[in-house]
Amino acid sequence: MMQGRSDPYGLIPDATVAVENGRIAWTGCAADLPSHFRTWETIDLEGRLLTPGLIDCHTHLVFGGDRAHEFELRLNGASYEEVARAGGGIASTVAATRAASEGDLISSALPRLDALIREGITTVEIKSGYGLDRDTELTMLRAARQLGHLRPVTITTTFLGAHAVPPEYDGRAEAYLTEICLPALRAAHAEGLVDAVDGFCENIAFSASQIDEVFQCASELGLPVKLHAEQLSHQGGTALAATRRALSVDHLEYATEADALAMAKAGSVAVILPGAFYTLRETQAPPIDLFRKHGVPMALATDCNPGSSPMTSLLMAMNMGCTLFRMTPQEALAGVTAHAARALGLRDRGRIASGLRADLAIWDVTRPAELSYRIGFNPLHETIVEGKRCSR
Ligand code: DI6
Ligand code: FE
Repeated sequence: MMQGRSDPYGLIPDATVAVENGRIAWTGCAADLPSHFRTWETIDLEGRLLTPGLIDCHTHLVFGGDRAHEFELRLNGASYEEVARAGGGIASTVAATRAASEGDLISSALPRLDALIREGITTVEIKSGYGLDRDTELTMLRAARQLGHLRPVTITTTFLGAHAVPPEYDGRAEAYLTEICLPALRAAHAEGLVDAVDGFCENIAFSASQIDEVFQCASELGLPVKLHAEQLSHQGGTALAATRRALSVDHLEYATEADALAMAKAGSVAVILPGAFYTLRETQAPPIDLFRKHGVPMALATDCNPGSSPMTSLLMAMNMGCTLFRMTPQEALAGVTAHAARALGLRDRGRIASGLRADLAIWDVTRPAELSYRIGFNPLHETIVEGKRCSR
C-alpha cells in the first residue's frame, strides 16, 4: 500500500515503487509494473503503508543548554513575555549557545535529530538565531550543515539573525540589524550556509518594517524568505511576508482573513506549530478554517526549540494539529510531506512520484489516520533515504 493519487490520500493498494539511483523511477499498481523492472531486486513491504519520508520544515534544533528551569518558572506563574523581558527566554539560550563550540552544538543536537529520524523524518530544516553575533550565527549554521553529513537526512539551513535583540543591543534593534544581523547574513551566505532567511515579527522581537530590511537584504542575495508571524499578537508580518512571496509564514495564531487571502495570492505555505501553542498554553488557535477556505497549503512542524516547543516528535505535532486545531489526519499527513517540502522550496520530494527523491517511510499501520491518531506511539518500520534502506 502506498500513497498515490486515486483516493483522498491518493492511496494505491497493492502498489509497487521502482527506485533507481536514489530516485523514484516508477510507481503504480503492482500488476502494471513494466516488465523490465521485474528482474530487479525487490523488497516485499508485506502490505505496510508507504509514505514519503517525513519533513520537519521548522526547527531550531541547534542550540546550547536547555530551559527546564524556565519551564518550572512558568509553572510557578510567570508568562512567556515576562520571562523574556526579565532577560530569560531566548537570551538565556543565546548565552549558552555562545559558550558552546561547534562540536558541542553538534553533539547536543544529535540526540534530538536522532529522535526525529526514528520517526521517519528524512528532511529537517534548522534555523540559526541563538547566536545573535556574527561568529555564533555562522557556527550554528556550520553545525547544522555538519549534522547532515553525520546522519542519513537532508538538512536545510535558515538564517534567523532577526530572532531577538541580543542583550548588548537592548533597546537598539535598528543598530543590531545594521551592525550585526545583515553583515552576518552576507557572511553566512558567502560561505554557502544559508538556504532561506527567517525573522521573528513580534512585539518582543522585530517590527514588520525592521523585518523588511532583512528581507530586502535576502532579496539582494537571491535568498527565499519565511517568517515567524502573528504568534503572540497581530503585527502585520504576514502581509509583509506575502509581498515578498515568502515560502512560508509560520505560527499564525493571530492571522486574519486578509492575511489568509494574501498568503493564498502569494503562494505562501501556512506552517502550523502546535507544539508552541501547547507549551505556552495559548488559547487563540490559528485560523485553520480560513486557510482551508482560501486554499492556503498548510504544513505542520515541531518548532523544536528549548523555550516554546521542546518537542522532537513530528508524529506528536500531527496529533496536536488534529486534536488542538481540528486539522484532518489527511491535512496532517500532507502537512509533513508535500506541503512541508513546499514550505522549504524543495520540489524534489514530499510526494511519491517518478523523478522525485526516493525518500520513503514504511509504517506498521493499516490506515494513514493512525499516524495522527495515536499519542506517543511510533509505528515506523523502516526508512529509505535516497533509495538506501535505513533501519529504525
Ligand atoms: N517563536 C518561538 O516560539 C520561538 N522563537 C520564535 O521566534 C521561541 C524560541 C525560544 O523561546 O527560545
Ligand atoms: Fe520557531
